[in-house]
Amino acid sequence: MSDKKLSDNERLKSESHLLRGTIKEDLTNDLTGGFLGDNFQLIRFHGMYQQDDRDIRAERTGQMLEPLHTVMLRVRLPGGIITPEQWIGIDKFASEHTQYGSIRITNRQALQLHGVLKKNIKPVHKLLHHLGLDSRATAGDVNRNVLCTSNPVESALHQQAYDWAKKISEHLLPRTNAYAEVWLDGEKIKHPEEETILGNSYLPRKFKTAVVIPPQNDVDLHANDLNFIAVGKEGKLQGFNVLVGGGLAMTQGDKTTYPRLASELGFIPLEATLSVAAAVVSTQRDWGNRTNRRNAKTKYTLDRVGVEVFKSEVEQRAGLVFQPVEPYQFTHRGDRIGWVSGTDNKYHLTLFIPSGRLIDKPGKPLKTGLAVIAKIHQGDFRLTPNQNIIIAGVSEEHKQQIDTLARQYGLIDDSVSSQRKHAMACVSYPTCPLAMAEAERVLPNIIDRLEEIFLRNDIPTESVIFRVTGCPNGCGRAMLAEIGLVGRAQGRYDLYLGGNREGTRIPRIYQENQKLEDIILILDSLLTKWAKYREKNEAFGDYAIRSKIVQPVLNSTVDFYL
Ligand code: SRM
Ligand code: SF4
Repeated sequence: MSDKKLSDNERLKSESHLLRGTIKEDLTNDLTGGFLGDNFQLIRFHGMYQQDDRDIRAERTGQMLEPLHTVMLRVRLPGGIITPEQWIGIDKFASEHTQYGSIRITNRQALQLHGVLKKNIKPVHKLLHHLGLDSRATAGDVNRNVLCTSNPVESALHQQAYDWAKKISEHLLPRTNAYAEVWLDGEKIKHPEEETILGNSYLPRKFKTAVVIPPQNDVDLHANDLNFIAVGKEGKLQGFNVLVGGGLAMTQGDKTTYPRLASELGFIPLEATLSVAAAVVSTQRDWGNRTNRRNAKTKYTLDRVGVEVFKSEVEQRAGLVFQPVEPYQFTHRGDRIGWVSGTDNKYHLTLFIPSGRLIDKPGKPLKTGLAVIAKIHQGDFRLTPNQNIIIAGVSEEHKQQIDTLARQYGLIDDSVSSQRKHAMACVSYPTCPLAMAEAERVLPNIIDRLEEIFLRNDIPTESVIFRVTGCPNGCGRAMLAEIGLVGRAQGRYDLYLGGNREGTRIPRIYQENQKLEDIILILDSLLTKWAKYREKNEAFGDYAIRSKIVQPVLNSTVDFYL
C-alpha cells in the first residue's frame, strides 16, 4: 500500500459515523441555505448535490447575498422502471416545490430534481419513501444506480435481466441506517451496522454497474466499472459475461487520466451474479487508490495491477473460476422512437425527450403531458440511458388514447430528425458547478446546423452519434461518440472523432479548444466528404478512421494521448 497521504474524502468518510456527519444539525440551521463542512460531501451519499444557479451567481454576489443554495436530488431507479403512481407523486413535487419546475431524465436511467430548497429536502425524502422509492447511493463513493437495457420488446429476457439489475442494486447498497435516521425520522439502530461489502470508509471513488442485453448497447457498457452482458438461450437467461474497468472521465492537462474501455473477465452462471458483483466491488474497495481521487476509479486499479491479477483476486473472493466469454455482438445504441409491439402482446411507446428535460414550454407542455398520461396508463414507464422514456405495457384498447394524448402535448413529433434522436448532451449550465461550456442548452442549435449540412448533402435521414459534454468529466459520454465535443471554456470545445456506432471505440482528439462556430465549419467539411466518399452503410466514425482523418484509439491506456 502507498505511504502517500490519504485524500481528505477518506478522512471525512471514516469520521462520518457511517454517513451521518452532522447533517441533521445543518438541516435546522437557518443561517445558511447550504450544508457546511463535511456535510457538503456527505449528502451526496444520500443522493443529493448542493448547487446554485450559475446564471444568477454574479448578480447575487453583487448584492452581497450568499448563492441561492439548493440541492439537486437524484432518484434511484434500477433499470429505470417507475410506476405511473410514482411518476405522478414526483411530478407534483417538481411543480410545487422546485426552483425550475422540471424533471430531468439522466443518461443513467435516474430522475433528477433540480432546485430543492433546504426546507423541502425532508419532505421530498418522505414522499419518495411513501412512493416506495429512495435516493440512496445515487451519488458518492458507492455503487450507483444500476442500468439495464430498456428495450422491452424481448420482454422475456428483459424481465429476467431487469430482476438482476434490481437485485445487484439492492445487494450493493450501503447498510448504514443513516438515510432513514436523517431523512425519514427513522429509529436509531442499536445493533452494529456492518458495511460488509462497501466497508466503513466506502469505496475509493464512485462505482458504476450495468446489465446489458446484446445486440443493444443502449447502456453504453464501456462507461461502467462493472458490466453484466446477458447470455440467453431460447428466451431464458443463462448467465453473464462480466466486463470490468470502463470509464470515460479525464482531467484537463493530466495525462494520468484517460477514458478506458471495460476488459473481459469471463462468463459466469446466473447464481454467481451477486457474489461476483460483491467480489469486484470489494477488490476495488481494497485495491483502489485512496490517495489521489483522479486515479481512484476501477479502470486505474486494473491498469496498475493488470487485468489477470484483478481477475484471479475476484475469482478467489467469489469462489469460482471464470469460464471463457460467450460470443456476443453489439449492433446499435439508439432508442427506437415510436410504437413497437412486444412479445407479451403489449405495445410500448418510446418518446423522444430532448436531453431528458421534462418541462412545460409554450406549445410543448411535455411535463404536463406525461403526468396526464400517467393518470390513465396501466403499465409502467421505463427511462432509457439515452434520456428518453418508454410508456411500456400498453394494451390494444388504450393504444389510441395514449397516442392521441402524446401528440396533443407535443410528446410525439414526427418531424424530429434522426440526427436529433442520436444526439446527447450533459446537463451543464446553469446548475452544474463543474461546467466549463454549455451543453444541454446549446445542443438544439448545433443539431439545427448539422441538419442543414445533411440536407445540403442530400442525406437528410442520416445520423451520427453526436455528443456534447460541458467539461472533461464526460457525463454526456462524448468519449464514446462518433463526434464528441468536450467543453473547455464558454463557447470553446475540444473536438473528438472516430468512435463507432456500437460504442466500442474511444474517439481521438482532432482539434483542441476551438470556437463552436469553427467546429461547425470543420464538421461541415468532414460530413460533406463523408456523404460523398463513404462506402455503403459506412458510419461517419468508421469513415473518419478509414480515410485517416484520425488514427484509431486501440488501447487508450497507452495510446490515447499519442
Ligand atoms: Fe456525471 C459529476 C451530471 C452521468 C462522470 N455529473 C456530475 C455532477 C453531479 C456535478 C458535480 O459533481 O457537482 C453533474 C450534475 C449536473 C446537474 O446539474 O445535474 C453530473 N452525470 C450527470 C448526468 C445528470 C448527465 C446527464 O445529462 O444525464 C448523469 C447522471 C447519471 C446518474 O443518473 O447517475 C451523469 N457522469 C455521467 C457519466 C456517464 C455514465 O455514467 O454513463 C459519466 C462518465 C462515465 C464515468 O463515470 O467515467 C460521468 N460526473 C462524472 C464525473 C467524473 C468522474 C471521474 O471518474 O472522474 C463527475 C465529477 C466527479 O465525480 O468528480 C461527475
Ligand atoms: Fe457538469 Fe461536466 Fe458533467 Fe457536464 S460533463 S454535467 S459540465 S460535470
